[in-house]
Amino acid sequence: MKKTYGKVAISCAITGAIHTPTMSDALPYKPDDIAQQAIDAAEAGAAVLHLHARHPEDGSVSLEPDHFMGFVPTIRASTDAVLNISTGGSLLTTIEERIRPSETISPEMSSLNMGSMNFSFHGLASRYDSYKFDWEKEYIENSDAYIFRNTFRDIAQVEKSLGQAHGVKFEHECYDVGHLYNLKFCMETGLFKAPVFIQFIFGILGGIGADLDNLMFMKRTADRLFGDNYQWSVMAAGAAQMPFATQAVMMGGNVRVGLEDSLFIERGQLASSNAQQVRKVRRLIEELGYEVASPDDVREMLALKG
Ligand code: KMH
Ligand code: ZN
Repeated sequence: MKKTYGKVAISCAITGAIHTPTMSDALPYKPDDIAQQAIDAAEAGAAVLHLHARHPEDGSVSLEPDHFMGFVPTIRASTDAVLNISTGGSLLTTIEERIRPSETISPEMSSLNMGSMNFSFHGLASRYDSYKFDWEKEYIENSDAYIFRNTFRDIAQVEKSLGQAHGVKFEHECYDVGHLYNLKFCMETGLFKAPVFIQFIFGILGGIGADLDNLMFMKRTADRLFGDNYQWSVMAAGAAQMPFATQAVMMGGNVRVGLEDSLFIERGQLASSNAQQVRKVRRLIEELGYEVASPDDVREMLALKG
């Protein structure tokens, strides 16, 4: 029987692999800055820290375990937040490369992307007045560079290397309704056992759009497929971030914020830090009469290895 926790877990995705340091001075990419922003986000109320690494010289995406180890020990020493290490990597990297940081760190959680897609951030970028690009050049001439490969073999490999070998619990990233069916199929084959934790994602071009009706649809579909056997959270890209978080709270879900997903704090105003977004969503949660979950609440809710 699914327990109702009555508390809302805030995940904060600190830097991601999409935005570049040229887009915002607040986007952390040096190890000390990633660590400090993560610690500040945890202090502000984030129970889960979703982490990617960057090359410290230029902020480009890194899958080198050493770059993750430049901030993970500091975060572990200063917070008891649940660490969630991305296996999203960057487009065109192999699943083995994407898994390696989590194999090294053996975190309580890792992300697991539930289907292949044309992944592009137009949904985010189109909202930035200052960031224009040549979409024909990018998405048509260069379209192979936008394939985000997450085959069933890849998904099974992540489960084998991290779930079975390290007891890692997954944030199942579902960018569209079909990904819910992929997860259901994997559960039927015995790959994943209930309860699962699903991140409903909105507003990535290639996935389902950031229309609130789609959140209802994703939730209704997940209820039908998983019944009481799942917990869920919502992440929406760009300007949809806070409206979707608010709606998720009102529907009994959990939320994800962070500069990975949006660089803004309000229309036209860049966020000064991840913690600023966490403080804002926390205010919204508490104003709506809900309580914010602690890391230990999340450990219980998701039966993490601790
Ligand atoms: N960047 C987000 C849209 C991952 O790290 O595995 C989804 C994400 C993927 O966080
Ligand atoms: Zn991520």
